[in-house]
Amino acid sequence: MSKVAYFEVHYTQCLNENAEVIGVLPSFAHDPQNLIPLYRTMTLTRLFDKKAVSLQRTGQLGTYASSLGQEAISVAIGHVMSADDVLLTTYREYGAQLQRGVTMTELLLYWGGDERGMAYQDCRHDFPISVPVASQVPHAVGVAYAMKLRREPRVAVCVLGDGATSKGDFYEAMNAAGLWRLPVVFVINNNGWAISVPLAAQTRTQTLAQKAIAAGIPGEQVDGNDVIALRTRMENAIEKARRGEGPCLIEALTYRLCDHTTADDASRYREQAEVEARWRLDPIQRLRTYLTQAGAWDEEQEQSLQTELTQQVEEAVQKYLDTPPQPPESMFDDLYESLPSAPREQRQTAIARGKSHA
Ligand SMILES: Cc1ncc(C[n+]2csc(CCOP(=O)(O)OP(=O)(O)O)c2C)c(N)n1
Repeated sequence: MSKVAYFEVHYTQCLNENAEVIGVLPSFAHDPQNLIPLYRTMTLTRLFDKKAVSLQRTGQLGTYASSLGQEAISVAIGHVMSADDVLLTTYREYGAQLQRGVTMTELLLYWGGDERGMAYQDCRHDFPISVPVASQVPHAVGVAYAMKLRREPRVAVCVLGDGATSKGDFYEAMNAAGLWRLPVVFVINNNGWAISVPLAAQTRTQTLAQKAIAAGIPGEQVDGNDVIALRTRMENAIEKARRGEGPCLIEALTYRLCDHTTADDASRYREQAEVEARWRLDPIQRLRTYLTQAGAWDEEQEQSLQTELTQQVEEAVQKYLDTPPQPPESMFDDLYESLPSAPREQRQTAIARGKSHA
């Protein structure tokens, strides 16, 4: 028997868990000042996230999906995408959305069940958060196909979870993207768990990155808690796609430090020791340690950043709380261009019930 094909999956890490440089830093990271914007967005994402969880706990927000511990992935994505690119993501990538101009108020409206939370005023071509698992993956392929047909130098970036890679939508989309060499970058936020299902009960494959290879797409792994590594590999993938060199799959290895959503209790299926051990890999603390050791950050800067960003979060929350609710029929009117007959009666019922509760 002879070998007819060989494949490799590369792994990138720039800062190890002790914030020490591994190998050569990419050029943008030579000046630590260039890393401060990444640190700011990661910190804002975490402050926003903490506030959103407390709003839910006090009955002021619906079910919410936290991004605690996974901020580096979305922040790196947000920092390298161009305004004209299109983000199609699941529900944990607030860092990318905030960086692209989705407001915190819009995100809160979304989780508060308000349709206006999906009509982003400042990046209208990005897709709303996708809660159905993996449905955004074929959508991203459709978007990238349109970009290619129109010969636009734009890229679709699709973010999905590890569990989403078990779905048929994922495999079908990867196959089409590879076949047509579409300008799309897939990012797997591999946080180890699909609610209570650990990755080992999800697949027998050694890496998720290698799932790209069968589609003729390069697949690679990155330390998902190392924002420098993520930024450099994302930039490489996006630039390649923009040059017409086809799609790429990046598997970012991270960990969910929180419950799956505020409707979950992860202590029922996960050992506390596992979670505690993972806190040592916290992406925000890692970058802060690096910046501090490089002389680019100190306690005073940290305090003033926390004060500034906390105020931004509080203002966004107030705006959300001050937004008058939509009429109940908005859930029909925002979904349909023209209402099919079946939900017409439901719409009327919703209006009548709304009046009786007014
Ligand atoms: C099509 C579909 N099936 C089931 C669900 C219920 N569900 C919500 S999140 C989730 C797990 C997703 O896990 P993963 O893709 O790893 O993303 P994570 O939440 O861990 O970021 C499931 C099964 C859903 N939202 N959509």
